[in-house]
Order: sequence, then C-alpha cells, then structure tokens
Amino acid sequence: MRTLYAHPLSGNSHKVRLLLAFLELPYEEVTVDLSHGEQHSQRFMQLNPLGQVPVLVDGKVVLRDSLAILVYLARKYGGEAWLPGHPAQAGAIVQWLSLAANELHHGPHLARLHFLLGVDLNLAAAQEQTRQVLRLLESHLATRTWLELERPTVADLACFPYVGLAPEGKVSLEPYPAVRAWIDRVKSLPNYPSMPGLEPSMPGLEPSMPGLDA
Ligand SMILES: N[C@@H](CCC(=O)N[C@@H](CS)C(=O)NCC(=O)O)C(=O)O
Repeated sequence: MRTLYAHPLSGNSHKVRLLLAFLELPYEEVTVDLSHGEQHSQRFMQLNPLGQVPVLVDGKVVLRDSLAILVYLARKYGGEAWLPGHPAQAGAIVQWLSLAANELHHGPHLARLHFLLGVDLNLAAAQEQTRQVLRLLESHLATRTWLELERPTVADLACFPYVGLAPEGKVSLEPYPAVRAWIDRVKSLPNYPSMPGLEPSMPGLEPSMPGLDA
C-alpha cells in the first residue's frame, strides 16, 4: 500500500507525483486540505510534525520532504537510472536538489506564494532570486539536454516544478529559451502527470507560453 499525501497546487507534491508516474508505481493520492488547515490536524502531524505536504507512506516507510522522497523512490525502485550510486554522478545530481531546496524555494516558490495566497513577503527579492536562478539554468542548459548525465534524473524533477511555475510569480520565462525547451522536454516524458500551470506539452504547438513580468 503506497499513499502520497499532497495538494493539487503544490509544486513540492508534484516532484513526487512525477517520479511515481515515471517509475510506474501504483499509489493512492490523498489531498490534504491546506486552505482549511488540515496539515495541522493531529492525524496529519503524526505523519509530518512540520505540517507540510508531500508525505509518502510506502508500507512501513513514512517520509516527509519532496527531495528526501525523490531520493528514496529513485534508489529503492529506479535502479541506477534516476539517482546513480556512482559518487561523482550522485554528487552532481544532489547539487541540484540543494538548489531546489534553497534558491528555488526562496525565488520562484515564494514569489508564487505571494500571488497565489497573498503571503506578505519581499516580492522584489524573490523575483530577483528567480531571475538569478533562471540565468544560471539558461547558461547550463544551453549546451545540455538535461541537468546532468544527458538523461532525466531526480535533478530535473526537483527543479522542474517551481521553474515551470515561475510565471505564476510574475517572472517571465521569455528570455530563457533553453529553460523553456527543457521544461517542454520534461512535460513530454512518457506518463508525465499534469498539474495546474504545468499541463503537458501539446505536440505540434509552440514551446510553453512564457508569462509576463510584473
Ligand atoms: N521542504 C519541503 C517543503 C514542503 C512545503 O513547503 N509544502 C507546502 C506546500 S508546497 C505546505 O505543505 N505548506 C503548508 C503549510 O506550510 O502550512 C519539501 O520539499 O517537501
């Protein structure tokens, strides 16, 4: 029995949904009603004392944190494909998990929270952080198809949701063609699951519509 506690608008939940789908692992998704505070209920806090989604329950294993769950799923079910054991390759991939936890959290994640939930925060700083990361990604992806190893890995899955959702924080993706092409590549992977704002690419259409700067 495998259960993902998640929310439809949560980019962190989507990271896990992506790998579950790509690994073709059956699971039940339970929506935690964040808008009514269900994440702070006694029942949910037993699963994650931080009161956040996603949480994965896989048999006896209970894990919080999207990145921890990606590592677990990749190593348990993905062989060497999504997170290889080779030290230098694993290190190269974990660099991007760290970027997801830090720069992408403080950039596009927070900018989006401001517009989605009206959270009072330093919007200009979050948007500037977003542009800094997008410049880094654009330069990195200009000569690559995927973030590491020339194949999709958990590095791509960790970074993809909040980069793809940057327009919801009113940061345009228009100046970053290599990033937009990479977003479309992730969306074109077999079994790609949709989420609002990150719908699958339609074959034959132009690469994803960039948003507009505020
Ligand atoms: N480091 C965590 C962050 C999880 C997180 O921020 N979850 C948000 C949704 S994307 C949440 O549950 N927020 C509800 C709250 O903080 O009350 C991860 O990567 O999973």
